[in-house]
Amino acid sequence: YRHEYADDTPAVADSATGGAEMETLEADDDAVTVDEPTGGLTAGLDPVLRHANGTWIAWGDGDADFAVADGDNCVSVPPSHESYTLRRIDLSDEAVDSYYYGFSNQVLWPICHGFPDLVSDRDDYVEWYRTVNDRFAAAVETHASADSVVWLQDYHLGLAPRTIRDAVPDTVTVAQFWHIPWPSPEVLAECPVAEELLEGLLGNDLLGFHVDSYVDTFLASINRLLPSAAVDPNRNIVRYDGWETRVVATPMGIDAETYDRNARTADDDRLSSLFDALGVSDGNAIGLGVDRLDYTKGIPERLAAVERFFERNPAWRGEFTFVQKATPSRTEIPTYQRYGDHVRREVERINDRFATDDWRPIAYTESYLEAETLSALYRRADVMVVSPLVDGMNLVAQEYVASSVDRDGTLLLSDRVGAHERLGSHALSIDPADTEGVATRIEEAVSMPRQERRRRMDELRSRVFENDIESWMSTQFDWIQRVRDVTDVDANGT
Ligand code: ADQ
Repeated sequence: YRHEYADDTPAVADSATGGAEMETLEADDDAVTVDEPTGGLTAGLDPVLRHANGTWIAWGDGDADFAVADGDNCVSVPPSHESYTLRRIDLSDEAVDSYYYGFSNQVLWPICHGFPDLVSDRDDYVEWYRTVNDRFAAAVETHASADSVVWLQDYHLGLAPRTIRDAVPDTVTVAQFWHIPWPSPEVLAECPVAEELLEGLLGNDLLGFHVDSYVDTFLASINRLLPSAAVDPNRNIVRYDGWETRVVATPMGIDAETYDRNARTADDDRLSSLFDALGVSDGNAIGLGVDRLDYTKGIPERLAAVERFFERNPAWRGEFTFVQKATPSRTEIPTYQRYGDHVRREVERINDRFATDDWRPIAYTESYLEAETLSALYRRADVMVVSPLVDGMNLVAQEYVASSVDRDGTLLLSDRVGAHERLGSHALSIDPADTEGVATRIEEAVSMPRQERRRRMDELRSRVFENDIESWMSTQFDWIQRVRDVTDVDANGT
């Protein structure tokens, strides 16, 4: 959707959420256009913020973000009937470099995903992380009133909850959702500020993870690294510094209806043009991978399994094409640059090995795909391979299921992703590092009887539709209400 709206006086904030990224704003003379990405957290938060007349606090780095802003970097959205405030935090290049690319993505990201060897730290990273967390906390303090709910998103804001807690009245509810895994205490101990991070997060009234195992490792980390905190293992409550934090597992869903609708309404030309551009023959069976280019996503391991599949099944050469859609990500970080180069070299090597005059085993693209094209591609894919080595949840697996309106495709799903808990028993479960095993699963998928494909997909679809983004949002707010009720009772001494 693209909206136009004029710069206007900011609405009064009575609740606040923090988010690291939001839609792109573009200045257009006096008016401003805003592109809203379909699906995902933004689509889920937008109606909540409209309803609450809240404030969305996020950093931005586009000129337009600040061209629209008044002195306080605030703008009212949405354009048609302004109902909430977007408050932008302006970060310098140095801040983005050290806070976002540095501490968030070269220290916390590898540690939380269990890759401590990939940590690349510098003294100023954590300093900037503290500074930016403080700036978010200060913005929250400005906008929050006594009965506000503050909802923080993700690992970029690990210290802000404590600062907010100390600055706002006890009646303000502070909640956070952590979108990535929580590591074992042993791996967390490699974080230079592990204890400070735990103290930061215990400023929340509510802390959400995708699945129970992350809740368990979080509580184990408290026991091990912050022994002065008291953990109630029966209710998953941590008491620290006079405050109680409830820790819950609430697996995130997607906007399933939108993927379903896009898959049904995308016109055929979209897919034909994409296949033409990629040199994919329309008659081929299609395998598919869709990921950010990130070392957690297991892309080389997946390509190795595809290679093994062709080795073992010469009859499928010329008949099956594996489409890999990879989105470059965090490209300023050398580890990511090397990873991207490695993936591209592997694609080239495997293609050189098996290609014929009119067929290549792997069609690789890094181009941007519009939402309808992505859904059409999901719908067309006979075999979807989701094989991260570790992933907090994984939305791509759910997007594939929601787009599979013909109920005809098969999902191969890594047993190391959060989504496996809900979808693993009806997908073909894989160990992403087991090349032979994944190749065998691809064989099973391409020869699976239609009836079984349907049976599995029907079950997967009902799980994805029942547990969509709306249901996740209402679970979040039910929990927020529960911890709020407890705080009210305590405050009244009853
Ligand atoms: P990510 O690591 O980014 O998210 P994922 O959950 O798969 O991983 O979400 C990626 C999103 O990007 C999907 O919605 C996908 O469709 C989209 N995407 C990929 N390529 C795209 C392209 N070219 N154009 C447009 N969109 C594209 C983190 C955690 C996950 C967790 C989510 C949500 O790492 O584990 O599931 O947050 O909590």
